[in-house]
Amino acid sequence: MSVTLLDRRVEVIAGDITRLGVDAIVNAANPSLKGGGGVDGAIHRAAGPQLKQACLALRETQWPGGLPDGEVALTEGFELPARYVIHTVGPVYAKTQDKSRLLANCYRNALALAAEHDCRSVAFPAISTGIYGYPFDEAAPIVIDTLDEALNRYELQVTLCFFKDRDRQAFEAIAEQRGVVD
Ligand code: AR6
Repeated sequence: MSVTLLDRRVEVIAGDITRLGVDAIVNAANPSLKGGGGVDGAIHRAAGPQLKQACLALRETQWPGGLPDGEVALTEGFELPARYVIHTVGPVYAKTQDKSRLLANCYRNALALAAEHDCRSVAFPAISTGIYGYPFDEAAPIVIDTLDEALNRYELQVTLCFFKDRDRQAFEAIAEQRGVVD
């Protein structure tokens, strides 16, 4: 059973984002766009080697200095069930001044890019809350507020895909406290 938020525009699940048959999944990438660990590694493995080629091409043509925090870049999904991957770079918690704004930008800019490509459904992992060390309890309210504000602008259905069921439960508890669970 999954919970929905914000008038059913957002579904909260636990699972592997690489399995979702949505229009776009969001990748918590690193600035190099060369792949890495965590969800980035899982997405690259599931999408196959063409994803790396596409990321390197983006790097060469559009982001020679690397993808900055909060920015987004789109590739095809290749062997994934998702049509597109939207790569974004979350802030490294311990090293970033303006981290809440940059984390919000990841979500906001990913939704805008998905809408630009006529997506109807987009799934997010918990950006920055793994290797980049953003405390889950601090990130969750930023995600909720950003979606609440941004979803007024787009015809998009959002899935928040947590890897661990413990994270899904923690997120739901925060959403409940903020009164956004349907
Ligand atoms: N599906 C959904 N969520 C997942 C999956 C999966 N298959 N695998 C892990 N997660 P992280 P970050 C969750 O570390 O903190 C990489 O090396 C995980 O449990 O993947 O933004 C990149 O190349 C956690 O809740 O991303 C960057 O260098 C969440 O995904 C750096 O890590 C995010 O954890 C980015 O770090």
